Amino acid sequence: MANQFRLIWLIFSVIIVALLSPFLSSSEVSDLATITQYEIEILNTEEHDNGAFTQGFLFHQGKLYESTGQLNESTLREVNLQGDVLRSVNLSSEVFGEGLTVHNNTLVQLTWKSGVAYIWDIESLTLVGNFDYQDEGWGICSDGNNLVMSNGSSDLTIRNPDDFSVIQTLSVTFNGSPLPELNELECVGDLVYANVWHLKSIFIINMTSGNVVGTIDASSLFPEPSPGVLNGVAYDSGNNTFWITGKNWPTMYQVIFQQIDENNSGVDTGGEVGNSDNTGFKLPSTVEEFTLILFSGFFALLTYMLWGNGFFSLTKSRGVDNPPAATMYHGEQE
Ligand SMILES: [Ca+2]
Repeated sequence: MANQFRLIWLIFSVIIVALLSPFLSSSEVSDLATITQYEIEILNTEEHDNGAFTQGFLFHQGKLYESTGQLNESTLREVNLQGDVLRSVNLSSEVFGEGLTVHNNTLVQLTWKSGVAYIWDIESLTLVGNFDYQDEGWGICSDGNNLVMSNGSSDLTIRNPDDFSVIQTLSVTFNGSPLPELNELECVGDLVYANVWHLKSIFIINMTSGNVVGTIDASSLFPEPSPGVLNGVAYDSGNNTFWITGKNWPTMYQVIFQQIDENNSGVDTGGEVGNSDNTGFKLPSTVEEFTLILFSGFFALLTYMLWGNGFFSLTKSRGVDNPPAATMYHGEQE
């Protein structure tokens, strides 16, 4: 009997280890499978001022707002959807304009190394205040509650919109590795869309985990020859489209993102991507799978034990009672 239980325990252990080993060794591989790839479908191509060294780009109430950089050339602009510059304000000659966002009817404009963010009234484009910060300023967006800022590293800082203090620092990873040089940002629901300096892709970042959950191949938008990097991503929530341009690009594009091949991601995102609720990313629930395996193993063991005992009983029953000892072995027993 003891030997039988030892055998059962040995078989059970081997089964459990065999079932769990893929999960114990490759949890990172599970993350790899959750990045969905998108390509761009162009809806409209419009002119863009090729003198604009684009550093920040956003859509608000039917217009685009743009921050441009370079010393002596930095501006804040209001642009219509045909690319005409409706209004433009020059920044001080010694600052380098960077990311731009809108929050509570103010525009917040970063500067690269001056440690100051300008606060503009969006109606009058007049300066109404500023924030100070100890960092380089690259990109910024507002999720409606807080501001999200990049500084050229793989970290995003989530900031209080009232005093610009850092609430949280989020490390952004792509396939488990830090994703540095995050640049222009766009907050869309609980996701942040970021372009990375010198890359032709836009990365979709889950703001809870910091994981990149999608990549958008934007190489088809680059002018030939390309005057500069892609550095403008603006989301129009009204029709779920994006406006994209780059530094000194002669064009800007109204686009949507289409999933390239759902077989690559293993997840059906339902096609177009924009708002956070239709990106379709779902992390594998390894806890549930682990529980399922344990239960499977338990029931397998239970079944084996019951079957084993039954077989044992049957064997014992045959040996003792079938045929009855009284008829078979009566003589020998005596
Ligand atoms: Ca933006």
